[in-house]
Amino acid sequence: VSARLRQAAAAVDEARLWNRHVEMARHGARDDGGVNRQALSPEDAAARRLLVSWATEAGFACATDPIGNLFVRREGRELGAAPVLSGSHLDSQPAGGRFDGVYGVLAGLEALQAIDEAELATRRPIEVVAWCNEEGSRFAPGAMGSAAFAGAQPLSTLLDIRDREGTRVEDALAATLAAGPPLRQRPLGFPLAAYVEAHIEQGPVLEAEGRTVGVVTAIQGARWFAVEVHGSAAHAGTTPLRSRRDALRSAVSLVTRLEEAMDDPTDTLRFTVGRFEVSPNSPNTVPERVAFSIDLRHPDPRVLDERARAVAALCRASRQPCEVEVREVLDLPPVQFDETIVELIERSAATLGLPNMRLPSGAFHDAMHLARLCPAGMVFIPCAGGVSHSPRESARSSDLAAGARVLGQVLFELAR
Ligand code: HGY
Ligand code: MN
Ligand code: MN
Repeated sequence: VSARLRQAAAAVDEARLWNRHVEMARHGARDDGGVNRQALSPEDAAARRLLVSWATEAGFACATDPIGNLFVRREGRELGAAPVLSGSHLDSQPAGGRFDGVYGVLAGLEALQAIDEAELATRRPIEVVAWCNEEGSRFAPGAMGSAAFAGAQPLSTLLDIRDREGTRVEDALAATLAAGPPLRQRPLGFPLAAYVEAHIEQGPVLEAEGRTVGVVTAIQGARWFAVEVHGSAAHAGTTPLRSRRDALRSAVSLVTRLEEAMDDPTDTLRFTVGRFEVSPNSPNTVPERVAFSIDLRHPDPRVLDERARAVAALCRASRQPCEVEVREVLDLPPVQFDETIVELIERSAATLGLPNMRLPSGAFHDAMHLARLCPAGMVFIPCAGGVSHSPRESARSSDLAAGARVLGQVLFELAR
């Protein structure tokens, strides 16, 4: 077996992997070197077409499902056997980088192609997936495609979610699928033998420690809230301050109180207000409404629950003169990955002589939903300065290839 494992790793083509990242980054390219390829946008449709063309060219079958997840499949000897699945996402943040998500899809495709070109037969089919809408920036919440696949949220609820222009997921999905080649439709969700996702770390640890491979042990929990503050529009010149119902004033004081309540001397808790929208957003009209987002994260589920309750209570107890509504949008409990998968990844990195270390993930990933369905794990590689969710995100070609080699070996081991 070890000879075949070496063949799987050796067949990974670093140049092909790097060039595919360059080509994929053209879709939604920003002039600052980043990408804006939001879920179910025309740019996302173009990225999907590109993935299907590479997969088809390599002789793999493609399929989609009712939430628009995109699957690439290589058959195994045992047709009915539950596949081993790898993958990540093609959608990006509005000002994202060219590796977040894309790396996991392209490393999965590279691993699949390497196993195929090394002519390694496997008992199980191996599939690579591009999950629909992992980022959740246009259509909240994130990890939507994997949530539907895992049954974590009903499909109908997700299809009804609207973006800020009022477009529904279902309609954007129909337009996206219509923009691509006809794909076989498969039901939502199917049995899996295992799931392994490759991703850039999006944090500084691997680079600081000089390690090439991160063996991910866990992912911290994440909670999202949508807060709306309702006041009354009024004339900025004629309305005395004491009679205003100024939504911005109330929202700013609420965010300040939230930040005070979320204080954590150990700096473990993550609290972020990333979106803050004022309407009517005019210099001489007292703001009528403010909508803002809350992203809360912590590795300990008890602490996360307690802080989440405090957020909701603070929003509801907010003092007059404005009304405040708070809605929970995402609840991803922390997950621990399966020890057998963790050891498999660690052993593969060691066999390939790649400096590696175990570490938890601060970012959430589709793997959180998959970990509830089957043994799951993740392979991290470093990114420069740990920067991500930024056009400055970057990673080294040799690291991309190293991660793909580990992934190829692990997928082969799990499928053979
Ligand atoms: O937000 C996250 O953690 C992921 O990178 N989308
Ligand atoms: Mn990601
Ligand atoms: Mn991301």
